[in-house]
Amino acid sequence: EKKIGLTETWLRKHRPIYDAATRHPFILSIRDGTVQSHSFKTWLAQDYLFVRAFVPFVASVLIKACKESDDSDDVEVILGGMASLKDEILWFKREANKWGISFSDVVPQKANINYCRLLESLMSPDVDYTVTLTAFWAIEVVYQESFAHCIEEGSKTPPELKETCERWGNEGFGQYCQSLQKILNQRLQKASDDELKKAEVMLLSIIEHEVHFWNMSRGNV
Ligand code: HMH
Repeated sequence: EKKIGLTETWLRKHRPIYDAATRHPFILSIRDGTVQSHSFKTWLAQDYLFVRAFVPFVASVLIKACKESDDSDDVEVILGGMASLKDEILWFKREANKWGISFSDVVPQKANINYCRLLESLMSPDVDYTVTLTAFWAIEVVYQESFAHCIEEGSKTPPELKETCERWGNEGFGQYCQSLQKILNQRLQKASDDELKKAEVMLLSIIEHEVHFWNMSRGNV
């Protein structure tokens, strides 16, 4: 009998709020082909700024994994995620060109600033590795589930948005999220009650920030 991980229990318990992030109106509008190009461009430009801030955050997760983990799996999985960010930033630049966006003119919106501020606070060595890893997994899995939904059978995603959805919705990224979930579940098994509580609160906080992030695409700042 296979014991289910704590992350799965959390996702069941918090299903409605998780669905609000992974089935957000912006995502549903991509999936049904009704998305407005200005919405997509807003999201793209804001996400480029987010990913730039995400790089040092992932580096901080890697440092904590190296210091605190007795399991080298953790380091390898996180290092893989870190490495793919180089290609991701290049992709954002190509995509900006395609849509006629100049990243140097993009002003970060409030939801983005708040989210980047959260990332920055998590980079402190005082924030526990387990809590940081929870945030990292949650950030990645929301994108994975959201964009995978846009390329499922029956989706009407416009061809010019397929590449974007594939970036996070592809099977490889899905595997990577599962690896993160697995190392997180292992960590959670050894965590104290206090750490577990903080990690669960962190999951909810990330989901909420993701909803606000998607909201920017419809002009709600
Ligand atoms: C806001 N969340 C946001 N942007 C991303 N690129 C990801 C998650 C996935 O890395």
